[in-house]
Amino acid sequence: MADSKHVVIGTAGHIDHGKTSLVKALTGTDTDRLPEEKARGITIDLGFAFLEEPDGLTIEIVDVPGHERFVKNMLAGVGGIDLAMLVIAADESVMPQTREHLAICSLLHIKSGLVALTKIDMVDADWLELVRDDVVRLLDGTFLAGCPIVPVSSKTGEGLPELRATMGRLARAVPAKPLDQTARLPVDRVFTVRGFGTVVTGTLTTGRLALDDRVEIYPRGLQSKVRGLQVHGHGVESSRAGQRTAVNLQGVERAAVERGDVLAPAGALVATTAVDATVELLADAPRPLKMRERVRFHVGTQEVMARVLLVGQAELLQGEASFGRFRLEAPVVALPGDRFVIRTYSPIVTIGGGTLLDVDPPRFKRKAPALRAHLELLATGAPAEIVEEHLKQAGAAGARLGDLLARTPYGPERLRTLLAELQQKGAAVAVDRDAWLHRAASDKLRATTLALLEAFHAENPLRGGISREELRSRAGNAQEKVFTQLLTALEAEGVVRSERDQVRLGSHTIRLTPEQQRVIDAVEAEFRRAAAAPPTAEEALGTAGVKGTDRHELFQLLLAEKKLVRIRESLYYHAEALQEVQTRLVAHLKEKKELSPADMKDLFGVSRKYAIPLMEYFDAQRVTVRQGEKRVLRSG
Ligand SMILES: Nc1nc2c(ncn2[C@@H]2O[C@H](COP(=O)(O)OP(=O)(O)OP(=O)(O)O)[C@@H](O)[C@H]2O)c(=O)[nH]1
Ligand SMILES: [Mg+2]
Repeated sequence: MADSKHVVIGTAGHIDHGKTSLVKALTGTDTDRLPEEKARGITIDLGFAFLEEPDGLTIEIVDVPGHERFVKNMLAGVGGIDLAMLVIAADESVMPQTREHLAICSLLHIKSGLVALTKIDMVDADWLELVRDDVVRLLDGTFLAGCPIVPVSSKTGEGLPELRATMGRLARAVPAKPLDQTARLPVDRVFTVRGFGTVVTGTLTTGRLALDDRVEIYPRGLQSKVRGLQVHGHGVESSRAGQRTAVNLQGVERAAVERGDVLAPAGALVATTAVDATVELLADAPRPLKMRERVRFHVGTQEVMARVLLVGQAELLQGEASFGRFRLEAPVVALPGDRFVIRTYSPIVTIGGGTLLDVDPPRFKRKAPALRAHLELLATGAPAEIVEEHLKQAGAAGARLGDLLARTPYGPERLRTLLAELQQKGAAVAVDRDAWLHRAASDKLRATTLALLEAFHAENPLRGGISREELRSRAGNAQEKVFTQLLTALEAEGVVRSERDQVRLGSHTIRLTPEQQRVIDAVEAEFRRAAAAPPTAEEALGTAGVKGTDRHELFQLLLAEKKLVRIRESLYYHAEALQEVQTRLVAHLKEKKELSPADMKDLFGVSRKYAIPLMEYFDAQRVTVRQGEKRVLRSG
């Protein structure tokens, strides 16, 4: 069952032209289910029926309302259809919603379809010919130009076999849909089934959905599991692109889901409140589309209010196309390549539509020509070029595979192949399996990092290096992984050295002036001479004829070179002197087994001021262990 061919045909056409009657005559199903629909004799919401052909073909039918007030519902129904069946009553001929529905189907890029000329029992042959001429004129230049026009009567049954045969013929010609893209099911109905819980239905527009799949209801972020799957009334293990699918969701409240939501694998999509797109204005739109105009934006089964920002022009004229950014007043979940429809705010009229190009558009401060070139590339570029463009935009921060997946319609396998292609030709750099960088960003990051190091050394000739974290944040705040990879590469090349959290150029050496060397030598000599009772930094620098504290760069250099050792705040020893103290201390402890503060004072001829910090230092160095006031040697 799941592997037979499924094609979705949507009705379209003016109110009362016989759409629902025709669906009933064809399938036996009355799709007007609501009491209000029955009472008023009109369709308000979407209806669903299907036909099974002997060869295994299933034609799923979405019946839409013709009333101009319910075009919104019609839009939710035709998003996923393969074929349009434009229903035109022979007695009334072409009417306003005949045109509007035809325009909507054109805007959604529905590829093909047919016209059912209904109610032929009410007109004579001459009239029927006139109506047929009207219809041919209407279709001229549209996707339905030259399509089959089948006269029928739902009342007498005349023409029904021909209509059904035509539908079958067109349906068989619909190409199979690729299954490797991310599964997406724009929800058009939600209901509860007693004993099962919440069920959502929709046309699975791409990919494949299976029992037990972990799914998410977007944009709500509700995670769930596929507990049951049905394709037009039959339980199935999996469902694939093009099939009308009912999904029983585990642990989701009926009230938590609505028409307009999208069901897809958990984590695969992102909700957005801004999209970049091509924008087309219908030739018969009532007026030009103005910059910042508020419009109704329909994509999938969603409708949100939006403002349109046109790129480089103040208004779009009837029949023209351009690029634009839509600022959406509520989050939308869609993918590039999806078609959308726009309608005016009030009065509500369908005026145009377009193709989504980017669902996570970069914040552009760019001038129109550059932005236009960027959008042109997204609109017409090959998939690899589009992925490369997104990587370029991501800059030094890089892009994660998941980001790219939610931002392109290719699906995981194809995307990996595209990235591998880019890597092969040197345009992309893999940071790891999950993170990618454009070559230009990688080169730029490398150059920036080296330039920063050079500048740092020039400004701080006496410092051994810059902190790694500071360097990373100054180098465009590169992603941690990306930066680690760069430093590792630079170290391997010998261009950069890092020690602990300090980074320097491999070529960097500290060069002192003769005067600086004299001060350094004098300070060092002073500490060496003072041995166990060292001076303060100020005093030592003073002896060398320099004013300064332990923050002095030459003093810091002695510390960095480990000539001096800090044993507590503001107390420094010459490293050799400290070693000497330790040797004598250990010798003493070996002989006497213990050492009191008084012993320490005597042994080195120093005051308490030095004795106590020294004893604590050697405790900390794990040379000695404290026992009361005394110290013993640490065993082992
Ligand atoms: N004589 C005749 N009447 C028809 C035919 N098809 C439909 N009707 C009548 O036309 C009226 C409208 O039919 P529907 O099928 O409800 O029309 P619809 O296009 O579904 O209307 P909406 O869904 O509200 O847009 C009903 O009273 C039908 O009985 C037909 O072939 N011949
Ligand atoms: Mg109807």
